[in-house]
Amino acid sequence: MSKIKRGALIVIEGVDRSGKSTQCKKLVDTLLKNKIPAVLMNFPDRTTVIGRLINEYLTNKKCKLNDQAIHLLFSANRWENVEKMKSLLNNGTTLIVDRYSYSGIAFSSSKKDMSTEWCKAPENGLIKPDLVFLLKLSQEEAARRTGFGDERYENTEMQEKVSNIYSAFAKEEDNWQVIDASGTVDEVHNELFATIVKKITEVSDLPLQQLHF
Ligand code: DGP
Ligand code: NA
Ligand code: NA
Repeated sequence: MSKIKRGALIVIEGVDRSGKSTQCKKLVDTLLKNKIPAVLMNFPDRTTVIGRLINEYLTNKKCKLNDQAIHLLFSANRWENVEKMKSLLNNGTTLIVDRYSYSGIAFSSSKKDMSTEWCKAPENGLIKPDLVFLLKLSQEEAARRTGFGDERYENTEMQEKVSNIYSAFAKEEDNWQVIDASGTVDEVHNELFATIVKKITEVSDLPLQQLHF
């Protein structure tokens, strides 16, 4: 009897307005149309008790959680989803995940007095993505896609710091791939989809790995 093939853990990272969420939804649609089991997840997962605290922090600037506490809540929000993720992956479902530990590290370590090492620690042991796409916009295209929302972190200074940390990850980490997100939705989608299909085949017989920063 052949063993069930596992799904792939695919993460999409990028600054606000890079088209992450649109691409994630479209990828799941196309995977399903091609009879490849797939589920969309996004972090923060605002539906849980911890997620509701995070939502309060992001949407209410008067919410006074300190930088360490909110960092650990974002991480806990990933940890509380580990069993569900493992079970889906091991049953052959590919997960398309909008933001993951790298957002956690990039946003928190952009803050004063938050070291990268400290920020990385609670992410160790989570499931390691098989592939992380960084959706990268040119400076001009980023400027053209104007208009931030009014959540905490939605400002140019924070987004630039985060963008630089993402670029460092793309150089250092073995599972990152940079994608030019300046093209049309369909152009970006087609590139992502082709790469994901290959990756699903590649990892189907391999065990899940853990993050080790
Ligand atoms: P989103 O729902 O994807 O728009 O994310 C909400 C905001 O939270 C966005 O500005 C990015 C930020 N964010 C996402 N994950 C983390 C995390 O783990 N830690 C911190 N500090 N910020 C995060
Ligand atoms: Na956002
Ligand atoms: Na810092």
